[in-house]
Amino acid sequence: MKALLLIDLQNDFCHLGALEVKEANSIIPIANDLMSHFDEIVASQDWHPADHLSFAANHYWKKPGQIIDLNGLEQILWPIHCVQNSMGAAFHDGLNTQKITKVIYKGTDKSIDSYSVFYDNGHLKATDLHDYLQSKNIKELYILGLATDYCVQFTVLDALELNYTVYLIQDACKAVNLNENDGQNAILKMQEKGAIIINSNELLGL
Ligand code: VGL
Ligand code: ZN
Repeated sequence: MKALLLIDLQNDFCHLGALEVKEANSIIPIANDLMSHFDEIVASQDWHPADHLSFAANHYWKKPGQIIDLNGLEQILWPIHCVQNSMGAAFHDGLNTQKITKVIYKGTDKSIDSYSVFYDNGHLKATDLHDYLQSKNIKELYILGLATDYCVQFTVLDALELNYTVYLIQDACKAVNLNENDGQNAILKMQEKGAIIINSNELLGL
């Protein structure tokens, strides 16, 4: 069985959002079109408490983009984004949420960030995702969303370690690109680890 995994298609990562990812909005119509080809559609939401320690504003004298040590893990500091129940944390308005069969929240513990939809960044705790996919006998994941160089990349690498067959829908992922080539490098790394890189039009022809 296969599932479509929609990563963090939330207002704060889209146009005029707090952590805007360039061209993010172009993913929304592609996601809507793809949904009709899948029975299982899992969507993640970055879902932080207001005191989350990945926010630069929750540290003295720190700015977004700076790197700190957070309980032994390297942490990039971000602008305040995706605060639980805020407009910024909501799915983009244009996303057809009716077909979503399961929502996974991540980044809910203030003391540790969670880029992957499977585990936090320390691999200390798992979300419900793996259990849910196993309960539905899903072995193939088609992944798209935001952002290529963070949540998409970490999710894909964990999925490969968990022995899923992973298809990365390249044109439906956009990168933060703190460094110019971060998105491209992330795609190369995912491919090297076994992800199959495809474009949405290969699926829409199904
Ligand atoms: C993300 C940075 C901080 C993402 C989430 O969804 O890629 N990036 N929080
Ligand atoms: Zn976040």
